[in-house]
Amino acid sequence: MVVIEGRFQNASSLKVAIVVARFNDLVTNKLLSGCLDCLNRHGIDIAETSDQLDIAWVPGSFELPLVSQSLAKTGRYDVLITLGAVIRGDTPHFDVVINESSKGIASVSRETGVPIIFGLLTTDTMQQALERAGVKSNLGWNYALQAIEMGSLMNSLN
Ligand code: INI
Repeated sequence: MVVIEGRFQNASSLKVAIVVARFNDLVTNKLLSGCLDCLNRHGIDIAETSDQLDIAWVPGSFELPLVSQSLAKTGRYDVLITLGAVIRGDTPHFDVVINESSKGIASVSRETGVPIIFGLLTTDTMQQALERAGVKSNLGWNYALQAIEMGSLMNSLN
């Protein structure tokens, strides 16, 4: 029997790209800092001079799939992390943005073979989003952990 699973010990060799939406940047900046803290504490160089981490900013969550696709196609990254916040209370087209972002990200990941972590908060209120972005816990941390696991897992399969 073969047990296939991602590991967390060798994270320091992973190449990571983060794609962040500026919309609701009060929230997405906090997700980004949680994400960077986790990557840093797992040995990934997050300095501006780092050659193992790149960060791309997009206007909103709707644009996450396209830019993720361009980055994934370069072949430079083991894993991508998308970060966004879509808040129902302020967004009549909440469902459109979420549907397009989620389907787009999933399809880019399958098409390129590069794992892409779905780091979009979808909440009813800004308060709920902030609670998940650091006021209570910071899901950015979790997204980074999931990226390390998936980067390692996919490398062990390829
Ligand atoms: N983008 C978000 O990331 N979150 C939102 O809540 C949101 N709202 O409220 O509309 C949002 N809209 C912008 C959208 O993602 C695109 O950037 C825009 O439509 C241009 O294509």
